[in-house]
Amino acid sequence: MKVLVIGGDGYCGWATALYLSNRGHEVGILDSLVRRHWDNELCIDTLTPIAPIKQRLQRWKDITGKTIDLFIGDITNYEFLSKAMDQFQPDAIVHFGEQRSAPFSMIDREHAVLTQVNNVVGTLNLLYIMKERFPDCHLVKLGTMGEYGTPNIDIEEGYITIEHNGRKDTLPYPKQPGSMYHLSKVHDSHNIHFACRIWGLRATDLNQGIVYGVLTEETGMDEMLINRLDYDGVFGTALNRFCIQAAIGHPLTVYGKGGQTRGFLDIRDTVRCVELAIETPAQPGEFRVFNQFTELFGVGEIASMIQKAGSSMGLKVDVQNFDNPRIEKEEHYFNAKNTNLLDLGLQPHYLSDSLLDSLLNFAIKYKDRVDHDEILPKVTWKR
Ligand code: NAD
Ligand code: USQ
Repeated sequence: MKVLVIGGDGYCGWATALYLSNRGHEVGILDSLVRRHWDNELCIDTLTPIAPIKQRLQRWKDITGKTIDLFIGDITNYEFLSKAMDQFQPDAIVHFGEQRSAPFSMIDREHAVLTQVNNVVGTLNLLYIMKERFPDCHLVKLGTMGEYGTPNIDIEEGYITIEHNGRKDTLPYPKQPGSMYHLSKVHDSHNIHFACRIWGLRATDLNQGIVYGVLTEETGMDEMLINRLDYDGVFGTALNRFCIQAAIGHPLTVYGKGGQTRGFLDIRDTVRCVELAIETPAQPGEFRVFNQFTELFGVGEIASMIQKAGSSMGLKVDVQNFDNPRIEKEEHYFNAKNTNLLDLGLQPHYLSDSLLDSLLNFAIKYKDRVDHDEILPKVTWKR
């Protein structure tokens, strides 16, 4: 299959592009490299020394003999995107190409607008090009579990059947996102659903939980193929961040009470989930939603697991409850369904001591690259 990976220079996208290429798909990467630019602007850097995109792709070719096409540009630029699509002629598009940090989107008005324009307009351009010239192409779009928020009832996969005043219907599940970023994903979902209902496009929204880990079979083949691993207070995410904090002897930064429960998954499952979605496409007119996570954990629970794994490696790991910079429930009900991908054949890599060991060892290997000033959160949700 010809698969265009938008955002293929990023954390999930790079791992996915190499995985799909290795599995025999014809892969193209489209990326504006804006994430590298935002890192520079914020004076932050990934834990791992990532090579420039052209060098990464050359090394992939040297090692495997496989070529990945490259399109450098911004999907909010309609002409650029249109040309790239005409040139590549994809059967499926995997869309990771968005501003994905909640704290980044909450810095100020400018960053909220940037996030929503970048994400919503980029996706909208893609939908219009698909409507006009690629109506049969399957869009696999990365959404987020955070679209649902933390309702006091079970979370279904995209839709809920409701009985109201004696009548019954299956409707989009209510959304209560917790940041301007998470809101942008809700707006995307509505736009994509509309494009499927009205224009007959086919799409799968992957409501992904928090991804952890860094190594996949492909990115581990060579130092030049290494993936990014964010640890800073803006782009670093809970589990990855805690492992790096443990490696440098920084107390694990649990925000508030730590009872915030989220869906998590190993990056090796991210790439497999995308493969499952593209291999069994949505039907024309169908807007399919999969909840893409394998396990639920509380943030405090994750910190305790890392404390334990660190101790058994001889690290002294403290866990500290910091003032929560976000406005969110710190103790709540959370029970989300995730059977759609399992039914398609996903065999999860559950969080294990050996994964934590390997991630901690990875963090220790690169710990001299850590900027200690970038660990504590600087962005707040408060007025
Ligand atoms: P990332 O920041 O590492 O990668 C995103 C990539 O998209 C970057 O390389 C960036 O340059 C590119 N990009 C952004 N805007 C673009 C634009 N307008 N045009 C072209 N390229 C653009 O992010 P990630 O962690 O790989 O996340 C990828 C996707 O998965 C995002 O949509 C995110 O919302 C979703 N997701 C991520 C996680 C996670 O834990 N990392 C969890 C759930 C969902
Ligand atoms: N948290 C801490 N300490 C930290 C960092 C985070 O306690 O040092 C808490 C946060 O307050 C929050 C939870 O951990 O309650 C998750 O925060 P996060 O930064 O790990 O994840 P989040 O902001 O939700 O965003 C990340 C990705 C985003 C993706 C989302 C999936 O950056 O792209 O959409 O995870 S989900 O959380 O399921 O919505």
